[in-house]
Amino acid sequence: MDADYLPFHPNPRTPAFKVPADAVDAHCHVFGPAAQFPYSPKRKYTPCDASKDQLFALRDHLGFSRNVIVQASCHGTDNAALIDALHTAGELARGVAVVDESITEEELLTMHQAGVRGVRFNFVKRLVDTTPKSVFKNIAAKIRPFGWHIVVYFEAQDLEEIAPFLEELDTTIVIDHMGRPDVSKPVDGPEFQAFVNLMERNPHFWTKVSCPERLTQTPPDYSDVVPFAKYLVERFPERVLWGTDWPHPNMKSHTPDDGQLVDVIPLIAPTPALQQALLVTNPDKLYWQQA
Ligand code: 0GY
Repeated sequence: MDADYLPFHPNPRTPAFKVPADAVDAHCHVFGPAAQFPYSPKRKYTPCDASKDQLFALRDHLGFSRNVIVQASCHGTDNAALIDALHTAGELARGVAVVDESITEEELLTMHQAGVRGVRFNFVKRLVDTTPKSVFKNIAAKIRPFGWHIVVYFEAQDLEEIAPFLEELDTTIVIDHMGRPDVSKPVDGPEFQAFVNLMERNPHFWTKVSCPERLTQTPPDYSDVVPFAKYLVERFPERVLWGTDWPHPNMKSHTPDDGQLVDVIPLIAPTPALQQALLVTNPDKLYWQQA
């Protein structure tokens, strides 16, 4: 583990908010354990191990029923820890992998059978070396027959450059963490509205209203992030997902309490109908209803 790496919270509180039956934590990771699943030699950080058993214990503690486990950059394109977790979870988890363009149809099929339903394209420069767009296009073509979607991670300042490329991809796109807005700027200001407009003109674009702990400028108070997430939940109720982001890689400001993160949900999705869509219907459609 890196010297300045903050491990995940050892004892998150029990949330006051009771999530609906069959709720999905649609953004979380497993890290290692390194002795069994070594980290990538190309990684930009070395995390604290965070095993599948710890993830599933957290799921139960928070009241969730299912997980979508997303391959993180520290494991590169070796999805072994992810696939192992999916095998253990069976119907209780689905996965998003990171692959390179040499991936074969047979390998994709094996991943599909394990529960993978998407790939992640990471554009965040502190996390990965730049991948040529031609590589992403080749991967997009290879996953199309499987009906998978593409999860994209970028920061707000890169939206303008990346948006035309995303709009060319003829596939469902899921944008991580609301496109990482600068929450010191207004919700109705030009920057966040550029993201909203991208969602508006592309009905096949979804977003995760996740990561208040990363976006806040007033940790551990997340109230500055709430208006952004609430806006998206109310405007695009059928195209939003929510996740803990456990075990919260690369946090610098504080160690988030996952119970506190769950208690943000009723603030961003104030009605039972919005909560049901965000936590059950939407992730179920994207990850469990695809054959
Ligand atoms: C996240 C956020 C981060 C890391 C990764 O793949 C990763 O390593 O996604 C981050 O550092 O912002 O979604 O887990």
